[in-house]
Amino acid sequence: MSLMIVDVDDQIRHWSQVIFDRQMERQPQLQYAYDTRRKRRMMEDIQYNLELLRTAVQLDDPRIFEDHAQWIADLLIHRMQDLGEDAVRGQLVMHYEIMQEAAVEFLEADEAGMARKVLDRAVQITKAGNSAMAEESQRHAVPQAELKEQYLEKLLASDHRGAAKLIENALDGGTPLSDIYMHVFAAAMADVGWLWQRGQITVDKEHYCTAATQNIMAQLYPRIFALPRVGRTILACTVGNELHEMGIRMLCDVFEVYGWDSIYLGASLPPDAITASVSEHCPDLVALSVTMPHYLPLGRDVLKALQTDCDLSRTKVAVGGRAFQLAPELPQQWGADVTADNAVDLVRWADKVFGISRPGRE
Ligand code: B12
Repeated sequence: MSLMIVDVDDQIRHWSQVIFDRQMERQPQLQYAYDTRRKRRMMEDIQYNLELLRTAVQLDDPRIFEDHAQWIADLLIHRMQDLGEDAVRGQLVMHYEIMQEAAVEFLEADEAGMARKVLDRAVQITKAGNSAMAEESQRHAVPQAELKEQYLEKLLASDHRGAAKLIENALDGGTPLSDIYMHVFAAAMADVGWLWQRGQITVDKEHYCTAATQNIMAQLYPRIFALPRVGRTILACTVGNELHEMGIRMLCDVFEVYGWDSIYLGASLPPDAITASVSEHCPDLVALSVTMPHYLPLGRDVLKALQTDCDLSRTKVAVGGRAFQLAPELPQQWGADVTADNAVDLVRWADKVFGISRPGRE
């Protein structure tokens, strides 16, 4: 397993090396059990754990690391089945204990105290053996579940054309475009993530499903652009090196379905490019998206930059994305105008705030 987190700074790099060396010292059997590739991945995982710990401490919010501890245990148990669940849990527990020692050595007293608290919870969670069953139980409880399953099946069979045809037929048969986005594309992508996490599909399949869905979304634009317009504009992007831009792109497309014009900036924008674009376009609504929890502090900073550098007298700002599921009150604390769990909920909010009426539509 590799998490390939790209934002590793010198402090995290140094700290990771110390933790890695200590764990190898205390569990010398890992020297033999792990080949070079697994050792490299272990180092990357340590770096990712530290990023997440830093985020939880910075935001003073232990839930961020709790969720991560559960997720990484689940991921590693499925990726390292040759070692067995107990051994993987044992290695993680030792890892968190070593992180606790390092926290005392490397952090200021108040931060170290918080880090220890967070890591105590991680140890408990890892020992308790909770798994991410909640997400699994949601898998089949959605509208359009059958269509979503058929779509996923086509994608997993690498049948891009078949998947596209399925969507065309559903639309021709009257399935609303917003249902296709929310209950087919988004739900299928969540399942793809779940299958990857559980080691049931490889990363190439995950990438194929992503690319195919992006292509199929692009084929829908002629239908979407033909819909009536409401004269409002949304500008949207992700923050930092967050590569998960498909969710915010879906959000823009859903706004287009409801008649908004969208200025979709994608991923990897420096904060001043976002503020410059908002100043240039003066959109009615800005939407910032964060998926990976360690970009939450940057999300907060970008929001602050918008609030200080841009004239927002005619612009509302929304922040959202998967990372906020862990801490749903953050957007309000940061002074965002709104957050929402999904694109359609945000459209409903925007309809009210901007006084848009849609006779004959939900
Ligand atoms: C596709 C995908 C990728 C693609 C992204 C491609 C792209 N162009 O977007 C790639 C391959 C790049 C990728 C990389 C990684 N990924 Co990934 N990825 C996914 C996957 C399978 C689907 C994402 C998606 O599009 N979902 C569908 C959309 C519609 O959902 P959404 O983003 O949540 O958006 C909806 C809402 O959140 C909301 N929303 C979104 N933004 C906003 C903004 C506002 C203002 C509002 C109001 C609402 C809102 O509206 C959207 C529509 O309703 C998810 C699984 C999942 N459950 O989502 C994993 C997932 C997010 N990835 C994960 C991981 C771990 C990674 C990597 C670290 C893995 C790796 N080894 O490379 C890297 C990190 C890259 C990085 N630095 O950012 C994990 C995250 C786990 C965690 N603890 O947070 C997940 C959950 C997979 C899993 N189950 O383990 N990934």
